[in-house]
Amino acid sequence: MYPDSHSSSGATANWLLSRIDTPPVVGIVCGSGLGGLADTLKDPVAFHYQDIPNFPQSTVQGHAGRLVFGTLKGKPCVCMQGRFHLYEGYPIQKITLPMRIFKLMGVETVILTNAAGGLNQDYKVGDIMIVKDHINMPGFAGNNPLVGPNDERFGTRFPCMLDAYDRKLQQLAQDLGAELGFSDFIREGVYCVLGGPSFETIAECRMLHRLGADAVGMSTAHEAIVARHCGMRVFALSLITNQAVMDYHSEERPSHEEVLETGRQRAEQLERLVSTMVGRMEIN
Ligand code: 6GU
Repeated sequence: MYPDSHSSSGATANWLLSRIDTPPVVGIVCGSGLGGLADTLKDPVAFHYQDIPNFPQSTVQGHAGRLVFGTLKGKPCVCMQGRFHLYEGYPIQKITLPMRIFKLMGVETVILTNAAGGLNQDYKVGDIMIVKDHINMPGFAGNNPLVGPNDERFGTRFPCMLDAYDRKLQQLAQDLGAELGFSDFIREGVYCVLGGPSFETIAECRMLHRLGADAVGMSTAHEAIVARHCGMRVFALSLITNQAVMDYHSEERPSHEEVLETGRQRAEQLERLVSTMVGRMEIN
């Protein structure tokens, strides 16, 4: 019943390591419309997902489907240009397989980015939200990436999620955001993941808002869970690409095109924030 998708991570990590010079210490996942960061890596070595053994394929427009190795501000990094989502139909263990591959290659810090709808009424389109916590809705229904036999080599059966998002990295993002002049559009809040692919109804948005979510999307939380399970530090940013509709009189409608367009407009600043953070973060 449980696919052993996670157990193939070792072979894939070795396949990749034998093809690059320096193992990465930072792993970055580029969300919808945010793949430009991967193009800024120095001395890049890129692999299409279809050429990597055991890797799923990206099926979403705006996700290039490449794994790019290179240095960012002098630090060896790996970037996923495009990620995998529940709604693509992959088992959740397969969606998060790249996190275990990151770990086995030597990654210590994971930076997750995503496009999200704003539920917090103070948020504006184009805001960048530092994720301080998440609500894993699919997990409530048993769809957690750690369901199935636990591989003790990665981590414990019942991992703690109270410090899922590294507090020091959140503070670093605030400080560097201020230095870069981004304070007006930097927020911090709770990210809620849903299965998608349909966007939320008005009643669902109202419910999520009342439950304490500031932004809603279709990714990130399951990657954070698998990354924390195996002891990597996690930092996440949501780009608010549209306002979730909470009012029956509103004529606004979320669309994937709007998500990608906002991504294009703010992408450059988000990329600067991430690369400045990578440059300044302490690496063991
Ligand atoms: Cl409004 N909802 C969800 N689930 N994902 C999104 C979004 C909204 N906007 C961008 N991604």
